[in-house]
Amino acid sequence: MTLKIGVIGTGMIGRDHTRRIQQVLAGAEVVALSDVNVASAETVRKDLAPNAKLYDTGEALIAAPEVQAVLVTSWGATHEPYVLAAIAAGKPVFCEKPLATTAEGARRIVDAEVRFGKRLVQVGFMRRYDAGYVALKHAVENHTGAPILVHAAHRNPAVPEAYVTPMAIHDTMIHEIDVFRWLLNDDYVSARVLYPRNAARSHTKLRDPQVVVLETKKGVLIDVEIFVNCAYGYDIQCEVVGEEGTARLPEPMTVDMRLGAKRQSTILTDWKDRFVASYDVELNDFIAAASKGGATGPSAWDGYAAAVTSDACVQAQESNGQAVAIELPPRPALYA
Ligand code: NAI
Ligand code: ISE
Repeated sequence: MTLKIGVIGTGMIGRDHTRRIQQVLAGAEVVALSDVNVASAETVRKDLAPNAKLYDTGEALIAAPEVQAVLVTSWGATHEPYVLAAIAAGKPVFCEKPLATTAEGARRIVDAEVRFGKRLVQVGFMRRYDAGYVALKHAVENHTGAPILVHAAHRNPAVPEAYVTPMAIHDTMIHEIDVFRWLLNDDYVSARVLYPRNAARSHTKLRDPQVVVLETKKGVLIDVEIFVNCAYGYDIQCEVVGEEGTARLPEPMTVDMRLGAKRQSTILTDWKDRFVASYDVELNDFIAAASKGGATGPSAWDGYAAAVTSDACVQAQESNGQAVAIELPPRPALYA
């Protein structure tokens, strides 16, 4: 069976996911597209999905009888209504991060899915599908003993002028927030944010870099450096310190060169290249589960937990280094 997918939002990642479905992965095809920027949807149809039908609104696409599953890749603030509409229609939905821009919005999605009685939502936290993180989780669970500390960094070479301080959490660190809950099989209890002096390449509306310290229920302390004007490359670092030893996220594969009395290797500069394979695997997982009418992988509950934690981190950004508590209500049985 070929799963018939509708894509809402045909910008950068919507276009890339359409390419994946049409040209890389088996078992699905894009049959419908919608974007408020009609020209963008038309271009994606012309370039990648010539048989797809264009819809004026995301709601019309979700309701279309030929659409069996939905990809929500529009701007973050539009995700919640589309995901709710997909649940109401009983259609599996892959939603890019963030699931919703507020914890309340994410909770409404959790409640709707619980009422529906079956998982339909997968959130685009693709790091859980990255071979390096999967290997790190295996090492942490089998070799290094119970985790005590995590040291991590998320560095981008540069960001646009419109990128401001809270985005370091909502847009950037949200990936660490999700992946460490999964890696440690744990939840957060508090967040603190510390700032050094501002980097010269930053601007007045962006504190950069910043260090977020998360504490977990099991007592693990996680420090995450977010530095989005680091200039030298796109660099994701993670080291877990356990009772018996340490484990480090593997570097992306690169050729080690010896040239002119120097050892050299390339550092990636674009985040799209760093996780290219994991985007393929996450969508493959979505296609497999959605073909059976359900969903797997990062859940609406994970999206909600990430939203609650993000809100606490943003509050901590304004709290002069003081800890902000993170509390999650009991997890519904659907997500056990
Ligand atoms: P983009 O700005 O390139 O594309 C978004 C598209 O959504 C635009 O074409 C826009 O016209 C369209 N749009 C906006 N409102 C809409 C609405 N109400 N209905 C239909 N279409 C609408 O943005 P980009 O970079 O593709 O990001 C989209 C989402 O994907 C964001 O939530 C972002 O955080 C997430 N993302 C996730 C990444 C990951 O690593 N998992 C990487 C990059 C983005
Ligand atoms: C971007 O929005 C993403 O989602 C990427 O995955 C992330 O690593 C990058 O730093 C963000 O800006």
